[in-house]
Amino acid sequence: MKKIVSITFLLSLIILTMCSQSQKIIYQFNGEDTPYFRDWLLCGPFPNCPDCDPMDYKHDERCKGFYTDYLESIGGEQDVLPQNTTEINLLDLGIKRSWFHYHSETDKIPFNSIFEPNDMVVAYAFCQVNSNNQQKAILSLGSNDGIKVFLNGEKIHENHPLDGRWLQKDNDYVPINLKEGVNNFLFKVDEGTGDFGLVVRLLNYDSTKTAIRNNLENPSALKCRQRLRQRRKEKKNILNP
Ligand SMILES: [Ca+2]
Repeated sequence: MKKIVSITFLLSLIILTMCSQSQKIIYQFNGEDTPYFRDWLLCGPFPNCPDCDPMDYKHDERCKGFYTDYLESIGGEQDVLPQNTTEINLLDLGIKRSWFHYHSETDKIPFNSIFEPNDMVVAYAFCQVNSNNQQKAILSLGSNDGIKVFLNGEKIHENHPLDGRWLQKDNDYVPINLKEGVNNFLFKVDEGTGDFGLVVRLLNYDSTKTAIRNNLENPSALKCRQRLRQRRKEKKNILNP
């Protein structure tokens, strides 16, 4: 099993490398859990709520940027197919941005150190996944703060916590259907203040579903995980989410 996973991982890296050279970010999914995605096409920042008071900020309808499609000029959030250097020119706002390739040294993509300004803004991340079959998968992600996800022209996920949230791996499990061949993923992350970022990977559908069910049906294991999470949170409670 380890050998198969290693070969899959190696194949993913080879395909990613080849595509990076042609300015595309394409991951391979053959049904096995993938590593966290560290290569992305990114674009931003765009205004989220420039007039909001950072000291009294809630992620609600005031997050105009979260509900504004800044990609209309290049196909819109649902259908965009950006390339490295694709430009967005928002004349009415006096904002010009270009998509660019970013390789992260960490699993969590540190938007906070990539984008400037990095408070009260939104930013986009795009990648493609080549699936060897039409198949189900679990999109596993974390974001700080809110998130919208579009897959092959459809919005498949939105989570906009009123008080923001920590950037944690595997916060949201989203069941998805991948088509055979290339699948297009667009992620939109909104930010109030403090930390800002995204973390993404794909998981095997059946084994993840079984693991979730085991957690639900085994309260003692669930309590143990909750205690562990609480201890981690107490350790980290210095930063603003
Ligand atoms: Ca934040």
